[in-house]
Amino acid sequence: MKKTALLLILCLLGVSLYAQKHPPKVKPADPPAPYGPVPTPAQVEWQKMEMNLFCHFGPNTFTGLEWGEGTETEDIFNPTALDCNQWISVAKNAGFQGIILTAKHHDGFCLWPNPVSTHTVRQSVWRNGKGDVLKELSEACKRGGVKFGIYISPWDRNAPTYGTEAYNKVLLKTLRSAHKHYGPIFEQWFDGANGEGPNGKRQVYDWKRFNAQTLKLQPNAVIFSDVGPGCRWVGNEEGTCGRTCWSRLDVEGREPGKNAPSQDTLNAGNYNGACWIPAETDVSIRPGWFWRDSEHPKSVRELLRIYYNSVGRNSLLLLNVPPDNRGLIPAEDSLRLIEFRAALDSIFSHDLAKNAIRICASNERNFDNHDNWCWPNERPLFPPAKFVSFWLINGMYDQFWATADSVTTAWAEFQFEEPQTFNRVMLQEYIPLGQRVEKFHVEVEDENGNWRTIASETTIGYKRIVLTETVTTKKVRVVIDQSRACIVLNRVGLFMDTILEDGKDSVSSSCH
Ligand code: FUL
Repeated sequence: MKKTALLLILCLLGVSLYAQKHPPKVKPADPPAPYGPVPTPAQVEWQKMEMNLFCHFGPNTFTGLEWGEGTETEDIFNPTALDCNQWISVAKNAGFQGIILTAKHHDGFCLWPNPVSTHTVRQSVWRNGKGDVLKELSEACKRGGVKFGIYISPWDRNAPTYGTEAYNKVLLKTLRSAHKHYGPIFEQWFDGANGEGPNGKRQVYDWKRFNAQTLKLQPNAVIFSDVGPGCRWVGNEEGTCGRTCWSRLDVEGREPGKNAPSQDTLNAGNYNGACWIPAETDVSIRPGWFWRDSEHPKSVRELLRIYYNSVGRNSLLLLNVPPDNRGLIPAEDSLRLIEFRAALDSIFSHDLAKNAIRICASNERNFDNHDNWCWPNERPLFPPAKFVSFWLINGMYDQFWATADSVTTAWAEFQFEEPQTFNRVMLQEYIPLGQRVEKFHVEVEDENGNWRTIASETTIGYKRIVLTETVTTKKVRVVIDQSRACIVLNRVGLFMDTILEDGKDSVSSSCH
């Protein structure tokens, strides 16, 4: 009798140990179906770049104008020490992955010998008309492993045909000449400015053909404009994406410029937008887009704020750092960028979420009778399972946590042995399957076991960084309150920012 009881106790103990060590039964599960419009592979790669450099350079660098008249003599363009390798080393040291150059701004001056223009480097004294900035920069990009993009202004204050149908052909040839000789081009940038031509008329642009030809010659180019098709303007030049930011946009009947969606719409996207057109936040490190001796770069704190308001809000940051009249990025700007990089590294190279000893979730798509199972944060993961919350802190980009198809409200919890102190929470949705989350909050547990909400937000998208007060806790929960389809997240990170240590997610007038 005694023996039987002992056996029973041992069995029960064994079962309970087994239950703790072994997760609920794994059932084979397919990955979630894509939801809504999804990005192209080129758009996913583009979004992963996160920060690119913008270079405004041309006659305005020498005249101090923001919008050149188009009547400037070509000889005005005469940089004394142009060195595109220096631009690339600045970009790389600061962690920028791509660079976009104003190959032609509104004044029409071309930084390469464009055969259909007489207002180019070829007509200037610079290097006796033999210079070619596009060639130098595209080659420096290849050497340095930095991606190359170009800004070609459709508005042209120099082209004699501007304002007539003939100009569309000139622009097509201009684009062809740049796209054929200086690729690969990762992004083609079309601004929306459209002033009057010499005949007093505004140009009616043939956007369909501009885009089609661009994609024919550069199939992986992401085309920027107010309405994409690759990515969209964020609606302001202050560096602020909407606090709610959908990567979806309705563009039916819309065009860049006057006929673009409202700036508020560009800032937040369209909830039910039919196309995947993510936001790009373009902003200058200096007050103007072009270099001027009298102007100076923004502080590290301002740059950090811009980073949180762009990259941290589901947008790519395109930071303009204009070369000076020597053709070099000034020392004060390059130093500022290195300080900015150091600040980002000091914050984001220590992901405290990785210190978790357990990761739990209220639902994981491939488990029956889930019952809030926790994964020990150890390697290797047993059994090798897909779609589990473990990947939120240990995964590669393509490994993610996903809930069952019917589950659109769920939480993931991170438990620590030692209290962790942080004030930034990073979340990422796995965007190849669409953008889903529309409401979430973050909770922490205090010493008395009470849960407290430290942030409530709306969208996540590719990346969301939530600014919170500084908290110290042993348990953190990310609660997805509302998702438009099952939840698919591939990352949760916790970070401490001691540089911009305020808990407020800054709100601009155009935010939602
Ligand atoms: C605008 C232009 O008018 C500005 O000069 C600048 O190039 C900015 C990035 O885009 O549309």
